[in-house]
Amino acid sequence: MAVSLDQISTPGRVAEPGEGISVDELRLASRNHAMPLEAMRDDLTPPGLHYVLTHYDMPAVDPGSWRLTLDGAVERPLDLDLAALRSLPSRTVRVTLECAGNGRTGLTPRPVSQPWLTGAVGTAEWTGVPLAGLLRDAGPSPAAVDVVFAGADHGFERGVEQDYQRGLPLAEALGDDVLLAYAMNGEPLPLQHGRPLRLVVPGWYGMAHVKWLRSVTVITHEFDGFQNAVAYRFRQSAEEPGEPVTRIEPRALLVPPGHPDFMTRERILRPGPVTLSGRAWSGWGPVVRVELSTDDGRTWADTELTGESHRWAWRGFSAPFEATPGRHVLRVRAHDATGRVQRQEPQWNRGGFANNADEPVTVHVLDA
Ligand SMILES: Nc1nc2c(c(=O)[nH]1)N[C@H]1C(S)=C(S)[C@@H](COP(=O)(O)O)O[C@H]1N2
Ligand SMILES: [Mo]
Repeated sequence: MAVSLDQISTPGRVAEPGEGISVDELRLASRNHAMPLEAMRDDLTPPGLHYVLTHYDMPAVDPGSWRLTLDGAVERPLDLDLAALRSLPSRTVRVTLECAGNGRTGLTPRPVSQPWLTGAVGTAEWTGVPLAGLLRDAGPSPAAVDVVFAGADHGFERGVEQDYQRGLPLAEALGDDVLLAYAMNGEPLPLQHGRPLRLVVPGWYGMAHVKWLRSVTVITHEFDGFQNAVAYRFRQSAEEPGEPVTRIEPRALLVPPGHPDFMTRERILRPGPVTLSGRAWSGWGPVVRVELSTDDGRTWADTELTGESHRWAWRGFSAPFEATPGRHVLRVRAHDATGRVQRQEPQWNRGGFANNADEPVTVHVLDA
């Protein structure tokens, strides 16, 4: 019997009221893992603790025969192997990467997809060749609009067969810190993060950072491929075109204080003074302020920003907390230099994107 694609394609949908996480969602969640929040103690997230998201399978790659092409609406197309890329001037940029679906399970109704809580984030130092120089060498046509990045991975999504591809406006692609990266934290890229080459677009949600990058194509119209035109758009209903998902909304997260209960992961502390700490980031501008509430959002006080400020990476913050016996609900809230403030309540959209609502952390302080 012939099999047609629409028989095996699953449309995007939202969960029914009370519908639990399905085995399909669990399968995705166990392939695509989050960063354990205690990893935010460190400035950089090692691969292995950094979150991972891959739509299809990781492709088989041979760095020795890998080639990158840069063509389309350019005067001088380029075709480079890894050695040629490595011989070009490089740049290292510290970047906080966050999946656009981070926070998805905090939405009601729940969009059925990779069921992230809040850990789909990580910070690494990416080393590679600035894309702008290569684009200028190739000479984009004056009519150029978008640059399309294609990965070597292949799959089917809602009935559409595709290589993972994303378009980026040319002006964004020419940004100084946009990299064709071959190293992560000083080591060659691990397979799960795009070995041997990936795009890094600092400040943008994860979907823009195409892994296993094989081709860069300059086009003279807006890219209408699946990941730009169908997925990654803010929509209230399935019918509307929606706005594209772009930069990372501000978010702060606490390093979980005290010790966890195994099953609920609620936090248990002994009474006395504690230093709370965490990380905050925004893809729109540097974080300028992080507030803490220890009474479930009724009152707020500023925390102290710690460490250095890096343009595209999370910023540390800390605040003293006098742990008194009883149950307390902690919340944190980030502000960036553009005036954007982290939301307290989720803003729903069908894809479950950019839900930066703050995540209450319940702590139980023992009597002694
Ligand atoms: N080729 C390719 N690139 C990809 C993806 C993918 O499935 N295939 N997933 C994207 C998404 S949605 C995210 S959030 C980031 C995750 O990057 P990481 O796995 O290195 O953390 O990769 C992006 N780049
Ligand atoms: Mo993502």
